[in-house]
Amino acid sequence: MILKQINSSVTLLARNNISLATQVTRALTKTCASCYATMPKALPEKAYSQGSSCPPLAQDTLRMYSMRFCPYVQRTRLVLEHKQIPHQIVNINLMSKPDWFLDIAPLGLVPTLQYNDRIVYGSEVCNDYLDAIYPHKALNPSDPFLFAQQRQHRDPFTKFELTLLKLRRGFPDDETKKQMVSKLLASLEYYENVLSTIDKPFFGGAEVGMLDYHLWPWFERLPVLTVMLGYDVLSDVPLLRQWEERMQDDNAVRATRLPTKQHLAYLASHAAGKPNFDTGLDNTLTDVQAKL
Ligand SMILES: N[C@@H](CCC(=O)N[C@@H](CS)C(=O)NCC(=O)O)C(=O)O
Repeated sequence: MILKQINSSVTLLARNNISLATQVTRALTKTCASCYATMPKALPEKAYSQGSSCPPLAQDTLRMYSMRFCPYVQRTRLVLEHKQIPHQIVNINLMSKPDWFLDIAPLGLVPTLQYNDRIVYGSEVCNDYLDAIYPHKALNPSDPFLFAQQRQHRDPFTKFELTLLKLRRGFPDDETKKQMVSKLLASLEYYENVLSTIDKPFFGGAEVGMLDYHLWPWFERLPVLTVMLGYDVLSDVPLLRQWEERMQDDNAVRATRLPTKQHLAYLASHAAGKPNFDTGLDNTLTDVQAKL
């Protein structure tokens, strides 16, 4: 069985003209993943802070350093869930990062992936890396031109992300709300046009692809936006609205979803200057909600 998997991976990669060493490494990595009898031991969900000890990492265990409310982390969680890649999550208190995390993660950012002595960080790099070494249920197109095209569509979304991140400062005043809505709509128009041009249910085509997962975490947070801006930005982009509804049924989306009230409570703690990375894990959710 294992030999069959190595053979099929090597044949697939040989077709893509990749060096023999890389082919073997990738084939072995994929095979290691399928060797796991069970998922690695789950760790406590609470965020690890300064002064904590790093939970021991077993050999050949894929670990992701994470923060439960980080949309970039969610991008990578979507890929891990989509491909059912066994992994372990270690949540980090980003306001009080443990020294051992800073030793592992070169920029001190999440998501960071660790597999034995291999470290990879940044949502896009992590996701493209995972898609390459776990080729089943591929998310990126194998055609280099289509891949380049899909990657180009990632960039314009940065403006949307940056505008949304401003909400971490709390409820905006009316003038700021107006400016935010017009910036957000300009970004969404871009993706409305892409959907109308490709005329397919997903950005990936007939099935969900990497661009769909790249965008999704911000769409999960749109109900928060609607509450804070008093405006439903999807009302102006009907194709995106339909796409958003289809995405709700995706298994990886369901597996990584957090309730809107938790997103709101986390944002409220952020705006109050004390981000609570454990929001929803203990009674802090009700405490913060009371202040909303
Ligand atoms: N461009 C990075 C951004 C990752 C990022 O900004 N993560 C935030 C959490 S949402 C972080 O780690 N912040 C810690 C810090 O800035 O010190 C990606 O795509 O992964």
